[in-house]
Amino acid sequence: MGILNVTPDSFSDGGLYVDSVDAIEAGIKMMAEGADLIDVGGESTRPGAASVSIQDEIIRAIPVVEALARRGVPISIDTMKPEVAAAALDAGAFLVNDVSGMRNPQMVELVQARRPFVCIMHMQGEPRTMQSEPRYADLIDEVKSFLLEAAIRTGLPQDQIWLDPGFGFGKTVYHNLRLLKDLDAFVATGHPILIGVSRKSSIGTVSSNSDLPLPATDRLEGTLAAQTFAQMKGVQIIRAHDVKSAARAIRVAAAIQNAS
Ligand code: HH2
Repeated sequence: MGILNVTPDSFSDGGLYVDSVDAIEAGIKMMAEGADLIDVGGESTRPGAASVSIQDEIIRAIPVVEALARRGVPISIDTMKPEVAAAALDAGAFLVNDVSGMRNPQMVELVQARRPFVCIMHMQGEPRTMQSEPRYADLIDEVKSFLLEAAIRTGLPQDQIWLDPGFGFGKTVYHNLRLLKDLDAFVATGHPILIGVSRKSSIGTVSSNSDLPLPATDRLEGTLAAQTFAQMKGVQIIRAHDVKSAARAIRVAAAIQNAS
């Protein structure tokens, strides 16, 4: 899944694709580099991000969704807003990627009525405050129960509901690492599992050889290590900024797994 943030303020690619023409070109390039689908987002969810109005998010994201869908590119819309999700489905998106995990009853009603594919992600709290002291009594159990309860509310068939433990969303570095290590627990649910580790700050922290985390521009190797690990654990969808590199790493991991 190639990431296409049509935002001025995303943590690693903010401002690159505010112009729809540049964004459309970037989406087409990611498909040529090996992506199977493109995740279009019009609102940053990085820690501390300010929220965007429905109108602004629609103006940013929908022309890009429409243009890419018209060219046959499978499109996912990365939004927490039912109004934006509805507009994206009208414009040809096939999947709603909701990082708030279907907490909004109107989003649940929308997917019940329109029956698209969905990705349900776990987040503790909300983007503005989620990184202030995240706490869990039982991390894996809490994240998994949240996702499965939300999945049931949609009423969609299992293979149409992708689950995502939400790497970096209301989690410490330790929480993020434990979720990756225990991905089997999520794969065992039978749902397709998506993971979004690309360029995230925990990757910068763990891959650094000093006390300072590496900047987002220097997190490719760490990202590929985590993506490859996730792939070997049975994760089916890898959300990536660096599609060419991710696709190559995934191909190698898959070839090793399939060698008989
Ligand atoms: N991460 C981000 C956004 N959307 N969706 C899913 N399903 N899983 C994720 O891990 C995920 C996501 C955050 O990364 P990015 O889109 O690069 O940045 P920003 O939110 O600043 O636009």
